[in-house]
Amino acid sequence: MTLTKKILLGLGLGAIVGFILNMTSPDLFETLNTWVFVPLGKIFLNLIKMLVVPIVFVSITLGVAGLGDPKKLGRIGAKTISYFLVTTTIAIVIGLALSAVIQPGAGGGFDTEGAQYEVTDAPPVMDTLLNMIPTNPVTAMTEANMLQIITFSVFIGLALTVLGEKTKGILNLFEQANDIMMYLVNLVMKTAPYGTFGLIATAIGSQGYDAIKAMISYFLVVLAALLIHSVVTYGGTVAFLAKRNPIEFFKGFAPAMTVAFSTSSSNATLPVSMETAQKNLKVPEPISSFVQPLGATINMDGTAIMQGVATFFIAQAFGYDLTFTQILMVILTAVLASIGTAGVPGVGLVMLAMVLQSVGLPPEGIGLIIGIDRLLDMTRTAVNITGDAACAVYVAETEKKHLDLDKASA
Ligand code: DAS
Repeated sequence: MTLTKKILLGLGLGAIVGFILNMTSPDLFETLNTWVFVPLGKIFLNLIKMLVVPIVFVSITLGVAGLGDPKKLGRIGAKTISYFLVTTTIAIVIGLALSAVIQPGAGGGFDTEGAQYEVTDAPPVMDTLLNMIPTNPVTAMTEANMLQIITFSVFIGLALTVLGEKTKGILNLFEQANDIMMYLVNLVMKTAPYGTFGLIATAIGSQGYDAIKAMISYFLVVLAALLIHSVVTYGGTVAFLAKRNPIEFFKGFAPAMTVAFSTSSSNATLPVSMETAQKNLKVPEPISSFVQPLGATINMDGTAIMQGVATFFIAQAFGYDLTFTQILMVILTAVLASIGTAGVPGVGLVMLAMVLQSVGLPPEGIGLIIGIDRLLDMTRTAVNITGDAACAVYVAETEKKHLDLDKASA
């Protein structure tokens, strides 16, 4: 049985066990959750999180050094950032359009009085961009500040490119470190079926059907928008921009999507998403190592979709009518907010508070959807990392002629 099938089996069993325990014996669920589900999930989650910082540092350094030409880094960087901004904008428009048509919050009957949410501010975008430059790279690593680690790695990779033979030994060191990292990812992934079982059993068992029932309209609209965006935007990217078979793309990337689904963290899934893109989707290492870590940090289409739907849902539940200008403001704020926050569980809600405040909507409205957010976080995180992989195959295709030229001239 392939690893993907084993992980899917773990997901399925975990969901069934969690759902049955939630419906029949919550006390037994609590006991099993404490002694079985949470430990299984935590061991797996901590093991892959342990690899994130070293993998990002080593792979981006190698990725940039592997590009071999600073001009190429500029070209790939421009293509990557433009793709991220365009697809995130498309994502939130899909979320807003679907909500305007279906009106998930118009049904009323929501306890808006009881709704409350402690707003924690996301960092202003300008601060985020300025803070990309680490004053202390070691601190950046101990704090797992992904944008600062990426910036420092790009500089090291550039230096290795320019210094060439002089630093060949260091380059070899990074290549050996990367081999170690890839071995460890494979080793840790053997625990994935057990870890995903635990994570899902905890998520479903503690959420249960009640949370879904109350928010079924909101839940289904978000899922529909995520599906439309994945099929149309990513399927279209793969078919028309990367000239590949979309079915093969989604099948090939499935192992990473299942890990993102069970961990709700793009950052934690990064080691697996890069390994899967390089092995199954044949994305050249230099491109995968640049696009995917950057994407895990600043590209969150699934989150943008949730924000589009949640904004309309909360406006409708509180009886607000969104003007066209406000809708444009929501799109701009959501795209910028996704740049400022890392790919960790629940970050979408922090960004949503920022989006709601930008158009004068009550952030307390988040209290209406927070109960079900954990389940939706799983699905939108899987979409977030799939967008990064779609970008990677698109950039790889457009760089092919340059890579072929390099080989020809080598
Ligand atoms: N969990 C976030 C991620 O890792 C997405 C979100 O919170 O919306 O991508």
